[in-house]
Amino acid sequence: MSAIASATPAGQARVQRLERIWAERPGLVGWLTTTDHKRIGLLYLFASLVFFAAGGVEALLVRTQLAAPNQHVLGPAAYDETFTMHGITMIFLFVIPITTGAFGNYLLPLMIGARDMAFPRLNALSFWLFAGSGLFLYMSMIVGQAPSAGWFNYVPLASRAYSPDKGIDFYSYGLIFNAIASTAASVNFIVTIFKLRAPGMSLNRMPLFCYAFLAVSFSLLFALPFLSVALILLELDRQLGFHFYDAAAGGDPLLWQHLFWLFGHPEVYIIILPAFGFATSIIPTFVRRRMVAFPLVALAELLVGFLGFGVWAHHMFAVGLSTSTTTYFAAASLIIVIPSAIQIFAWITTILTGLPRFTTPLLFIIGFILFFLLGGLTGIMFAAIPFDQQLTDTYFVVAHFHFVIFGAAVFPILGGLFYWFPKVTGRLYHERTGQISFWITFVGTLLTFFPMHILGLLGMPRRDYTYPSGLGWGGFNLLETIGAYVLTAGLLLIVGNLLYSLRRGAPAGNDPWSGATLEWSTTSPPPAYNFPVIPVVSSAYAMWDEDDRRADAARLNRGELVLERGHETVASTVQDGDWDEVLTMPSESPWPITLAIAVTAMFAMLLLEHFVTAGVFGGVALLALLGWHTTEPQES
Ligand code: HEM
Ligand SMILES: [Cu+2]
Repeated sequence: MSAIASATPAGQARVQRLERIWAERPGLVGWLTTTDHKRIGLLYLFASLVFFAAGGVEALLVRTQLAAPNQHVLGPAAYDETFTMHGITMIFLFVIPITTGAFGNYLLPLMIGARDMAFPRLNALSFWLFAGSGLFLYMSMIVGQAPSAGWFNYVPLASRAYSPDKGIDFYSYGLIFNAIASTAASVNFIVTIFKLRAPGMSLNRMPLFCYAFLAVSFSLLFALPFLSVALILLELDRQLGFHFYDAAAGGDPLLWQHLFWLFGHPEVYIIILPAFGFATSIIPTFVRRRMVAFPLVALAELLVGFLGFGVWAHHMFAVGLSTSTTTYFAAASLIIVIPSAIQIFAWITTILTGLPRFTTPLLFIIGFILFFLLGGLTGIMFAAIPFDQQLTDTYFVVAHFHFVIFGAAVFPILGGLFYWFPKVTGRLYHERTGQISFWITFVGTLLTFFPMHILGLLGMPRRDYTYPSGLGWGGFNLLETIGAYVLTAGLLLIVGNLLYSLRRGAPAGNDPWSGATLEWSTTSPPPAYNFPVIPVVSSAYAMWDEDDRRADAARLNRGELVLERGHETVASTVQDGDWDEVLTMPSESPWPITLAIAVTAMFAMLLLEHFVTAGVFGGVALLALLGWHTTEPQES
């Protein structure tokens, strides 16, 4: 039972005071100026789903073009733009913002018993900058100059000589811009996880979901600078005639590849790590037991993020690096098998030794484990240097990374949408339809991506806009395209189910699944202040410690740790999670969105080569920062 439901009149009065203190402005202005992590999470959710739809339409266009030999749905130039925008969209505008921005923002403070993120206004700024970078990147399509050098944008193709229009500049500025948003978000997560955990939540009692997000945040923080530097050097080459990547003038195109993959490989773990966090949240709930090997799984999550920084050149086995170099990178890549296998064995053992209820979220997690295994096994094959040299740039690669990226990263996202839907909306989705949609997306995924392995072995190159008949590729390609439409049907059924349930679903109550973590202790949807009383925790499965939750309710009535005197939350010590101090949290503010608009205008002007106007908007951004600073409540 929730603390509010069992509150005495004194407790009720405290709850009402919290309601008044934490109320935000209603309507549109409220959404534009919000600093509530839940509303920011929802903004991220809607925005990233819109981009998922755009990236999905691009994927369908690509697949329709390839359905048969010699098709003309897309010409060669449009094809290049479409797969490039598909890759950029899915990675930078869908998976990262939906995992960290939407799920992370909404759930992390709830799971650790906090009332908001550590820096609520920075959080709002992250969202508006992300939205600005997405619009900016899509402007390229509207003006007909989309980037077309693929998502990893190799030079010399991306140099001014071979890509003279503005497509590559949209890419460079858009991603520098996007990186600012993600950097701010990751700093926010790290501080929130280290400092805002509920009293009693020492590091070893922190839910595994939080370990996954800690690993993601550190990876983002250290990986993004490589990308930003690579992009700044590229723009210096393109705009001002520098020669960083220009072999003819003593530069080196391989510098781009090193910098890009120093970012790009950690990036693939950034994409997959949240999936590990979702799996370790969903499995214990639906098999009714704690995770097997908790400390090992926590370490494995951190280790995956760390090892991801030492393997980048496995993307460069075919460029002529020395044998000792490639051998090192092959060996280092194989080491990743260890933390991955620890997790796979832990998930499977937990499921096998528990009492599984095969509801929709658990089905998606089981699909995830299967696809992760398949994508992982082909990954191991690629670590064998001669195998990679033979198959790089074929459809075998496209098969490999879609099993990881779609099967293993997106399936848990879909499972997570179902799992936390009752918490966010207060209603239950339709279970039977959910299970049917799982099977359709599962079959669709296999049908779309499995035959790509065979096509790769048959020699079909990736990124070619068409292929001649008579090579025996037509049948598999047709099968894949049918698969892509089946997959789309499954995704649409999920959307339909959730939209319908939003209005018609049965009331969910606080905790429909008997979940293990603290988000289930509060009402659905949670109130603006999250918890009427800051919980005190004694294990990583806080909701299963019923005495603790009863003690919370009693403390509400006594007025302990209610913090009803202001916009406040508790800060705790980094390691042991002991009570440290009470923090005053900022509330809604117009500055983040103002600053984001100024920064967006600045990047637009940089693109148009109006450098002076760009400088002016940069000045406006500084003024907005100044305004932000002077209206910030000061420490007393
Ligand atoms: C919705 C189902 C999806 C379908 C049907 C699909 C289909 C495709 C196809 C056919 C290509 C290869 C284009 C070519 O080489 O000619 C491709 C490339 C790619 N896809 Fe997907 N995809 C899907 C989802 C995703 C997701 C969810 C992600 C990432 C999170 C993703 C990331 C990429 C990337 C990075 C590329 C490489 C682009 C490049 O070569 O620069 N895709 N996709
Ligand atoms: Cu890699």
